Amino acid sequence: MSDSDTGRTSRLVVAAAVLDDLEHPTALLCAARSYPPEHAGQFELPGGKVEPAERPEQALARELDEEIGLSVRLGPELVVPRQLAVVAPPDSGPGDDTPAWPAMHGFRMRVWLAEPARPGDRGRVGTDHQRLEWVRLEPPDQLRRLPWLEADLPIIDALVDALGR
Ligand code: 9L3
Ligand code: MG
Repeated sequence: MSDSDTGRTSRLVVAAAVLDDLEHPTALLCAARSYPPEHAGQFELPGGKVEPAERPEQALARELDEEIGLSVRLGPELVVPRQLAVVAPPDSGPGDDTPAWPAMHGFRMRVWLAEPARPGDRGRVGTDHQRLEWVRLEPPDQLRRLPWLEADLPIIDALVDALGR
């Protein structure tokens, strides 16, 4: 049974904006999904669902290792401004100033900046993706124009803002 079948609306998904170098970033790891068919070929920041017993950061490390064979060093969490987020978190109320999570199909998502733990490591394509592309951050419009999953587009906007581009 899927989460949507059970009516749960807030399963946490974690993703990483993997940069070539956290201190002097020039490129972002963009991953084209291989499934489901209606989203095949669309880009996402790699990641996935947090298992019940996991901490989000731990789940993210596991997902990146499983999906793209990359061991990463996590940087700060990326704050996605509420006005950029697709859907506010279900547990938020008026006056709540926690950042909004970009959400899609009942998932909410948290995103961390990251860099390969081994400098120069670029990851490999596994079964979850059709291909990986390291896309230059300049010009930012080039990054925005990729066919992103709807849920990831606000994250890309927040990333471009956060990196001051
Ligand atoms: N999702 C969206 N953007 C992302 C990631 C990693 C995931 N950057 C959505 C797609 C699925 C759900 O979250 O609906 C779970 O992701 P996965 O387990 O299929 O990777
Ligand atoms: Mg995934």
